[in-house]
Amino acid sequence: MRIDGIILRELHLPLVRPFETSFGVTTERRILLAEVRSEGLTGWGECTAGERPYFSGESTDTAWQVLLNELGPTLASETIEHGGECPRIFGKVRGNPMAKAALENAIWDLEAQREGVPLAQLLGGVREVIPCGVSLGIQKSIPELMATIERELEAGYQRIKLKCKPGWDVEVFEKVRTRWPGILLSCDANSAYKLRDADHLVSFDAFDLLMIEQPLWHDDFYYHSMLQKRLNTAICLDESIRNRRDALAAIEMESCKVINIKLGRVGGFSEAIAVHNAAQERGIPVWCGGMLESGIGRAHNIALSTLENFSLPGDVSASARYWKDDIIEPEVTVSREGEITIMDTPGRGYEVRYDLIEQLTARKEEIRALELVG
Ligand code: OSB
Ligand code: MG
Repeated sequence: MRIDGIILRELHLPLVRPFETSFGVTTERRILLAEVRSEGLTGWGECTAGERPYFSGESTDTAWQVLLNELGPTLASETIEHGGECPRIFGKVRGNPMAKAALENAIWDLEAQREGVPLAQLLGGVREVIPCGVSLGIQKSIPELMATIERELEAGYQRIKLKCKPGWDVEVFEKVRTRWPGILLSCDANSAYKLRDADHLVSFDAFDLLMIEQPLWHDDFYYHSMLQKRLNTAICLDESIRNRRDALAAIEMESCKVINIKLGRVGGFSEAIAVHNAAQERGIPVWCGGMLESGIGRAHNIALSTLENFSLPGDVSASARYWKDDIIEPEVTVSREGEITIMDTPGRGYEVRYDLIEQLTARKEEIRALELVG
C-alpha cells in the first residue's frame, strides 16, 4: 500500500451526560482522528488519550504532538502491507501507545477494505454477536445510580460495572445487591485504593462481584498479587497491562484473574491480539474496555471483541449512551439481549459521516513524509 496522505484532526464532542471516575469528571471529549488515504481507500483510527493525563501519561495534546511530528511522518514515508508492521515501524518512539494505536488501527481498517473482508475477520474474530455491559460513572446520589442501573438493565445490558472510590463503594454495592441479587456486577477503582485499604477491599467479597478492576496503583503487579491472595473476588487489571509481557508477568505473579484489553492502552490491534492470545493460552478470560470513544474507536472495539477469548461482556455499548449524533452511520446499537451484531461489510463496517466530522473539527493538519520535515 502506498500512503497517499494522512490527515490528523481534533473534534470536540460533548457527552450526553458527564462521566465521573475516581480521577475526575469528563463532560466533553476532545477526539483525535487519523485518516489514512491509500490507493483510493481511506482507513480511520481514533486516539483514545484523555483530555488530561490522568488515566495514563498521554493526553490529547501529547498525542497530537507525537502523531504530527513523529509517528505520522514516519508512516507517511513507508510502503506498508499490513497493520501488523506498525509496531516495528513505530518501534523507535518509546511509549505513546494511544498515539500509535490511532495510526496502526487505521492501517488495519485499510487492509481489511483492500482485502474486501470485515475487520473482525481480518483480526481472526469468531463471533457474530458480542455481549455488552456498561460502565457507570460515580453519580450524585444512590437513588440516581439505582435509576440508571434500572434503565440499563431494561435496555438489555448483561453486566453492570460501577466506578468506585473510597466513600462510593460498599454502601453502594450493598444497595445495588439488595435490589438486584442476581445480576453480573463488577467495580472499577481506577487505582483509588492503597495497600492499607486491603481489609476494606476484602469486605467487597460480600457482594459477589464478577471482578474488582485496578484497585491499586496504575503501574503495579506486585501489590495486586499480594491483594489477590487475600480476595475471593477476581482482580481484573486495566491500567497496569501495557503489552503482552505485562500480561505474562501479571498472570505468572497471580496479580489478576481477568484482563481488560484496551486498544489504545496497548498500542493497537497487534499488541491487543498478542495480549488476548497470551491470556487465552493461560486460561485467563479477557474483555474489551472502553475510553468513551466516538463511533470510529467503537467500531474497532467491536471488531476486536469478536476474538474467541473475549468471553466476558465488555464496556462497549451503544453510541446513544455517549453522543447525541455519533460520527458513524449507522450508529452502534445494542439489542434487547444486550448484544451488538457484527457488520459483514469490508473494513470497520460503519461508514464515516464526513460532513459531520468536518463540522465538528476544531483543528486539522495534513501530515507530510519524514524527508520533507525539517
Ligand atoms: O477505566 O475503564 C476505565 C473511561 C475512561 C477512562 C477509563 C475507563 C473508562 C470507562 C468507560 O470505564 C468505558 C466506556 O464506557 O467507554
Ligand atoms: Mg478501567
